[in-house]
Amino acid sequence: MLKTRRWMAAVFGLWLGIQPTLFGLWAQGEVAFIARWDFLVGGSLRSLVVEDFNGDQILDVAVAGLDPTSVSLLRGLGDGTFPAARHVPVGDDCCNEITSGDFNGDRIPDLAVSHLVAHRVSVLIGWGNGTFQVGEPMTVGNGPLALVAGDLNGDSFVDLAVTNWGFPIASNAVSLLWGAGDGTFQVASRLTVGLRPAGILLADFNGDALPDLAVANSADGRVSILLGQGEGRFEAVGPLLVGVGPRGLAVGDFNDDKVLDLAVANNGSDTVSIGLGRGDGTFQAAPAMAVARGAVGGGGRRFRRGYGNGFSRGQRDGRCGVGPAGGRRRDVSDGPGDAGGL
Ligand SMILES: [Ca+2]
Ligand SMILES: [Ca+2]
Ligand SMILES: [Ca+2]
Ligand SMILES: [Ca+2]
Repeated sequence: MLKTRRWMAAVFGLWLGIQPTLFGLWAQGEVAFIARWDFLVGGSLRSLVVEDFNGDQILDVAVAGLDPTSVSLLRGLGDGTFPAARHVPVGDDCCNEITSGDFNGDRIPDLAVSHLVAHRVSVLIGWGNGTFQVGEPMTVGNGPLALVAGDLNGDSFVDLAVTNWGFPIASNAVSLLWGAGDGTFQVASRLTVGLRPAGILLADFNGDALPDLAVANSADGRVSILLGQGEGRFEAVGPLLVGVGPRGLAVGDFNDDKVLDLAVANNGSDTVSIGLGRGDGTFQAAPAMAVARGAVGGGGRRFRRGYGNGFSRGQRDGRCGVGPAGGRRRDVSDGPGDAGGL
């Protein structure tokens, strides 16, 4: 049962584009889902993260895309429900994707969001009560999209890596932003990857305790693997060939060999590709799995349409099955546009 949960957690998280916190708990047997509730939140939901933003030990949700100028916050009540969203104004062209991390070392989760058209990234420092201080946006590469947070250069401060999807001209780079430990960042170097990099994921694929990156290149059907060399340097190894329009990424040990594997949502072919890790940072491609049309779609479609078609069982050899999911619907209205937090 637990192995099945691991499978479902990884793919479900990938499918929804959700950071793994809640689904990780589920995978560990700490959370049991009995029924499905669909939340109608309006807007064009693009990306979300799950953290306890107001310190009440209950997971909340921060969403990019519900409001064109704000990050939206859904406060968890602990019973699986979320009251109306409240909004934190960030500025125009807000926001394409969102990630979380503790950027100033106060053990309170902070947020970073991308502004694709403005070529910028904004950081929101959490106060611990569900409100945030919004910093000056930083100009990064061409058309930033997905972000990931972690200590990429080994100085113990949380850094950011941002895919430059490219707007309006396609790009093939990932921008690295070194954290100073106080909530500020310095735009550092760029890494060359494939065309139109969209999704990005941070993990240690080769077990050397140095962070590695996987980048889904949406225009060339490949996932770039960049192995960390220490001090913020990365070296590319052979890319993983996947389906059409790879977008979302998830990591986990899907075949129970103690080596991390990759799952890749292919937006253009409605498939999920699995790369089985060899332990040296390279991956063996497993046959892609077809899923329902739109189930791995990018942007807002991931959440609104994805609930109807889920993965229902896992297999230990790197394959998985697909089945329908059932449940009931629950509406959540979009909240007032004031500047409050949770
Ligand atoms: Ca913090
Ligand atoms: Ca760092
Ligand atoms: Ca590594
Ligand atoms: Ca494995």
